[in-house]
Amino acid sequence: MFKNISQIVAVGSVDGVCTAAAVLRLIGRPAVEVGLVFCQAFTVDRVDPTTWEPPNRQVAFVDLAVNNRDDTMTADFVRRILEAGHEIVAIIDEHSREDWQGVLGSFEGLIVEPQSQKSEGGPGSSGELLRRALAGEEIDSHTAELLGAADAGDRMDFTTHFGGMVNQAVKSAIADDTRRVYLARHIASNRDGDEKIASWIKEYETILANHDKVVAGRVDLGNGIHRVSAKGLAVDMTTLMGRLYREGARVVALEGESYSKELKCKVLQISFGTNDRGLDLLSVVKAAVPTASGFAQKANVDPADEAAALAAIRAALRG
Ligand SMILES: [Mn+2]
Repeated sequence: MFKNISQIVAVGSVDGVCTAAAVLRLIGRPAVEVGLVFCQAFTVDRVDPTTWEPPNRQVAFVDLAVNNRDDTMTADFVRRILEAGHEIVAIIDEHSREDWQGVLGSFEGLIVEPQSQKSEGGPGSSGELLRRALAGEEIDSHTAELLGAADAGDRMDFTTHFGGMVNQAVKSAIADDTRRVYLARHIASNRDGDEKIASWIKEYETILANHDKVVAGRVDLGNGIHRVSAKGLAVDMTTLMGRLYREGARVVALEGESYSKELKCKVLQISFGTNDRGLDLLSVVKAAVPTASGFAQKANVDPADEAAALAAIRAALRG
């Protein structure tokens, strides 16, 4: 069923990496003979199918949704794949069957069709979608474990063997898709990581130790505002902020470095963050500091403007 697939286009989540690895395993040929590229639904315009050699590839999408902000980007990607002489044979994606229907018109000829996780009983992940598509076929325990890890990943459960490995190995270079390619190819045929993967995981452990340092220096400014400094420390912002919110912060004021395109160097910056969806931090801060940037849940200001931004946030929280 899968043995003719020769190109995978996958999204770089734990679901995407583990499901792509399962597909590589099901293809059953040496993984290096199968093209594998990672992207996101809104970056498919950067993938160039004319570079896939040899041509006439049979393409599987994994965890790739239609770009819901601009479905013409996805339609254009499909057109470019077909014009380059390839064929789309599987869409292993749980995001929205209807969106794919809109782009493709028909699912005729697909060995796996997209589904919708929101529909009654729909699969919650690409891993689960593929598991169901394989019902009745014999799959080995390694493949089943990859699909289970993929599914757990979409429930934010990274405690599985493969899910934990992938999650930790990408964290210290989150934008580096070459790691995802390496990981997917590796876990397609190996249960344990190798030295390279271990070194990536070690980098992440350093980051987690940095989080402990940051949290240890936390200052409670009152009104639910906690101030921390990550100056000079590599951190994983999503995980660090999640921890600070869990530990009681309503707003986090984080001193850290960000790269300035104008100055071509790192500059100190104060970032205010909140997980309170009802609080539009950026408009609150902008009223006091017009140069603030960011979005509703995150506002960045120059260190010189920290006090003014803080006063505005404090007033808003007192409501
Ligand atoms: Mn998914």
